[in-house]
Amino acid sequence: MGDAVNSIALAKSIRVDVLEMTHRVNASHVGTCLSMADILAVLYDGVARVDPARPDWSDRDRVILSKGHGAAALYSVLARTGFFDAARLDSFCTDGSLLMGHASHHVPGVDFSTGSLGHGLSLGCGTALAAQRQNSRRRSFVILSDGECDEGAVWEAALFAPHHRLHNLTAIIDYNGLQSFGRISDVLGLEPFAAKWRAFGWRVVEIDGHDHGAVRAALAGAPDDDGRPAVVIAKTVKGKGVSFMENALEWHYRAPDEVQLQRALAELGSQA
Ligand SMILES: Cc1ncc(C[n+]2csc(CCOP(=O)(O)OP(=O)(O)O)c2C)c(N)n1
Repeated sequence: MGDAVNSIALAKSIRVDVLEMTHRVNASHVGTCLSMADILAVLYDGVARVDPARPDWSDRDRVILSKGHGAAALYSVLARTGFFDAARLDSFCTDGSLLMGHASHHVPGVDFSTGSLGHGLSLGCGTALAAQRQNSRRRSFVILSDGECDEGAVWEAALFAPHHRLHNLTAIIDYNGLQSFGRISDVLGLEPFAAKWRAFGWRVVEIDGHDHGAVRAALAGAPDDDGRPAVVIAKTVKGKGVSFMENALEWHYRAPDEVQLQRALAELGSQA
């Protein structure tokens, strides 16, 4: 199990870390990290059965960040829950660092390298199926983005999981309504989104992805008796927690400069 840390404090640490990490090296993807900070914080605050002292423990739950461009947030939560020294976050996106800009399985606690969107749910199907074949209770969690659901492979996996009764698989969709260059509703609409997943045979839970209690209830719930996999559609705000980044398209690629960093940290109550 991870250290019992408070998910609210953990989410704040993730937000502060990703702001500093992206600022330091002028890197992209701060918006997506802020969007899912609460989801990651709850997941690693006692929901996912993982052990920071044994990142390769074979019976650990698997966590797959399919939206691998949010690597900074994943590295942060892993560091803050003890998988590696938080001082290493300073090396994010620098030459020779393990902490590459997209999620890398060379980092302790990262199960798969991701970043080419659309593949994580299939990986999760594989890890969930393997667990069942090995009679293991371990679960698989996959975090996807909404824009990623434009990829056909997501829907292939969506067909596969109910067919194989992968009740130990939980997909979490960070539904912030934005992708890199536009709104989901303008680029390629997903609605009626929940109905589509239901029609594919999934148990669907719709929540506010910033409400820690709701996230915890959705993720910690017992696997379905009738064998259905679960999808948690988490309504979120891209850039959540920093007023000038919230729901603002440019913060997909933009990195905060010094003034913006200080403003953002002040809003989070964490002056450097
Ligand atoms: C297969 C693939 N195509 C394109 C990209 C480039 N890319 C990176 S993030 C992104 C979309 C971002 O929007 P979304 O997936 O909704 O995630 P968000 O950042 O809003 O959480 C794209 C197209 C990629 N990483 N992988």
